[in-house]
Amino acid sequence: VLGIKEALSSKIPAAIADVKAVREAYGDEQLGTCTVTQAYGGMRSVKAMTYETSLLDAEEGIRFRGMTLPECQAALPRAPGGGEPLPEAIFWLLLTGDVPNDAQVNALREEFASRSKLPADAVAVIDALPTDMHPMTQLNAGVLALQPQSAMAAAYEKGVHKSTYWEYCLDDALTLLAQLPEVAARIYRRSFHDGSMTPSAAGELDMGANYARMMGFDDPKFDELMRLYLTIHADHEGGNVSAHAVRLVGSALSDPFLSFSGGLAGLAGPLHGLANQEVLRWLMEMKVSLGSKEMTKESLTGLVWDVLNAGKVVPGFGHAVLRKTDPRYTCQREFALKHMPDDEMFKMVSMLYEVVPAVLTEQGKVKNPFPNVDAHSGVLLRHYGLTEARYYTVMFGVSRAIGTLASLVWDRALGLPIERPKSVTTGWIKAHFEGK
Ligand code: NMX
Ligand code: MLT
Repeated sequence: VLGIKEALSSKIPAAIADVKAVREAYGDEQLGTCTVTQAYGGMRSVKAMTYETSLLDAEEGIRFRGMTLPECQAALPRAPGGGEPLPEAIFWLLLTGDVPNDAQVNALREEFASRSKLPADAVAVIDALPTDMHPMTQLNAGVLALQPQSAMAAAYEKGVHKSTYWEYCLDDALTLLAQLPEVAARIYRRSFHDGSMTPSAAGELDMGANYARMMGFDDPKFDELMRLYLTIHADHEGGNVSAHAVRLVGSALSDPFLSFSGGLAGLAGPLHGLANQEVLRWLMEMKVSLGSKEMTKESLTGLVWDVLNAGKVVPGFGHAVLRKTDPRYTCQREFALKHMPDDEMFKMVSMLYEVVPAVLTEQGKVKNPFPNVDAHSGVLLRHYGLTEARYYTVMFGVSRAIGTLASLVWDRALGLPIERPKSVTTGWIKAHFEGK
């Protein structure tokens, strides 16, 4: 069976030729223009990047290599008896553009297993961190502690030819993906339990089930949830904060460990990945303030207005690019309807789905009043006993590694240069447009 490196390697020459042809044919065409508003406004809608692994449509949501999430769920290899894609299959798809077969996914699982042992120094760094340090900070420290293994940094120091950078980048991506679940599980066990941990069964179990087991969960339904979770958070085209940070840092030829660390720092922000933690905190607060009162649309509407009137954002709602309900929310809702329709917190999430868009629309500021991926993930995890909301963004990070590292390998394969957009001052804008 063709391994993942060979499967990728066979695609690179044609992709390089494709990009060259596109640049020759259309290099001087306008992809879009940037207004002063866009320059001040987070560059929203400015088409100024290429990113091969996934593409977002504002109405329809994300596609991985052209496939919607339901199409991925239907077509990709699953665990025996399972209904969700295996995380290894998502990585294969994002990296190579092809749907893998079972043999390829098994071979990749073996490849990860062979790289999965954490270096003792990295374990020592993680074990030295204060257990009350935010889990995302611990994860980032853990990723940096893995960095001395970087094949890419070593190869650059040796002076290898630039056409081979992608091979070292892939090498590092595989190592990082192989070790990240154990780093993340270790953080969970240290921060919220006694630090003891079920040893990794990488190779025997898929990434989702193994991560679940190391965290201390042993329930086939939770394994399925993990596979769904690792699938839907993996990639969201190139401009989101975490993916763009990985691309940006990597463009300086910083190795994949350093690049992914940059992405994690962005994911830890409350407007991005930390929103999943904020959603659960908010749901719990609402539960407390409702007390023994019946939960109704009217009572929830009042609590949503309280958030807005306090000058805060409603976590889990809105999106910079999407303009409809996030299909990642819908996938999770379907999972909940199938496996936990009577869960009390799921009922609250469902009622918020009916209430929040109307309130946000009435307030009249947001461009998208609908829920995003983070509005739902916490209640699913909580249902199976993973109640520590401060940990949730770490799981998002483990998943986001799958997409951003696949993309980073392509950045090096296509020889993308260092990113360096031009900035101007407000004074420059005034001088430039005065009298025009
Ligand atoms: N609650 C209250 N106000 C909001 C919300 C919300 N959920 N979403 C947007 N707004 C406000 C926004 O702060 C801005 O206000 P102002 O003009 O005073 O600065 C105004 O509405 C217009 O913002 P938009 O253009 O609609 O949204 P933008 O692209 O700037 O931001 C988010 C996108 C996702 C940052 C924003 O919707 C938000 O803060 N949502 C809540 C946090 C969240 O769920 N983040 C997770 C996103 C998904 N992820 O995982 O990364
Ligand atoms: C993501 O998954 O990265 C978020 O939905 C944010 C985004 O796409 O901007």
